[in-house]
Amino acid sequence: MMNLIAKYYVETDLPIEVAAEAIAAEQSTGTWTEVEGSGSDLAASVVRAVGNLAEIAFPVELFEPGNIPQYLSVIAGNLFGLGALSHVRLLDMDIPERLVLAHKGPRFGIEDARQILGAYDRPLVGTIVKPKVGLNPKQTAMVAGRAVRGGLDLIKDDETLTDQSFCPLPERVEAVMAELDRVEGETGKKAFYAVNVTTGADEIAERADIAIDHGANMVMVDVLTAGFSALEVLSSEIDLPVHVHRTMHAALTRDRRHGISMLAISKLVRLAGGTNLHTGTYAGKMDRDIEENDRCRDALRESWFGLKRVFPVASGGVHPGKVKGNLDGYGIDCIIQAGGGVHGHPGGTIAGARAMVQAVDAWMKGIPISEYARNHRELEEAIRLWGT
Ligand code: CAP
Ligand code: MG
Repeated sequence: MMNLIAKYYVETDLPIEVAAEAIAAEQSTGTWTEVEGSGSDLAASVVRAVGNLAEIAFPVELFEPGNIPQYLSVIAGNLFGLGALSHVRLLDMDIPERLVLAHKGPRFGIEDARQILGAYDRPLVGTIVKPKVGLNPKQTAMVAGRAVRGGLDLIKDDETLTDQSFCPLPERVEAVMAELDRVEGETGKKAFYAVNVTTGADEIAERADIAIDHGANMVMVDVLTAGFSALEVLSSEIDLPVHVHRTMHAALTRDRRHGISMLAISKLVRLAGGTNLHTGTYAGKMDRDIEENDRCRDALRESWFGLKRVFPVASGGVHPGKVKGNLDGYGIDCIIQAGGGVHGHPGGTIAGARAMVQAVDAWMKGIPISEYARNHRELEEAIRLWGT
């Protein structure tokens, strides 16, 4: 395949073939009027245009191998502003092998993360330190330690916490990792702490190095606010797994008639080297598209020119009563995580963590949660408060 095939949903008053040609021209060699040389061999062509669907073939030579920002400028650039299109959404793209192999992809994939934790054949269970912001490093460490004592595999910073004065990153990492080491010494339980290193492209590698110097075992990045190239710097230069948060995605993905699908974002995150990616819930607080969840899940985990597999992350309004719905969708190769659904438990963080682990155990055993709760107190308290 020597083309990148991009698929778009299009609404327009033009005949769909004309609209598709307009996209192909604008994103390759054309503009609004004829100029000499438009028909070069770099010109994109319309593969299919029917109903609201336009499929465009972009010659692979249009793309600079390894340059994700440039890929996006081609397949997700000016076209969104074309006056002739009232709505247009990038649905998916088949990326040719030559471009895929220009990227290393995840340095740590699903299998590597499982090996580090010694956690196989089950979903990983995580939490987000809450409140989102405001805790100092020591308080953050206490919350993280309790979550691991309750059995969780991953604790992450929230997406808005970086290196603010109330919780400086170096001190936070040092305090959390010391506490996780203490808990591991007492319980044998290993866990990741995903420290949010989101910052400017000029500093992100240095900030990740500072996190490593203070003991970090995973970093996190807000890929849409920091950029795909920031993620790729982390995955290619930092020897740690990368948890990828997608905050701001809904500005692009939520309108099914205009923007960029989470599927397209998922493929680019795997290319850029994320280990874990938030792809939405099958049951939770955020808006969702079940078919989109399925496509993202498969794009992250299916065989793709040898790139490592990526954990889809179910998060957002999750609590023990929502575990089954999410695991029925994602299966075991996922991370299910809850913030309020752990720390808001009547018994506190340890009990909330235990309740999440118990809900996953119930799902693994195929036992209805209400039955399993009869002899699992923390789970019973959680579903009494939040339901199923
Ligand atoms: C979840 C969360 C995550 C959401 C983002 C929050 O907290 O920390 O950022 O998962 O949504 O801030 O809402 P709760 P998505 O568990 O307390 O809801 O994963 O869909 O991008
Ligand atoms: Mg959050």
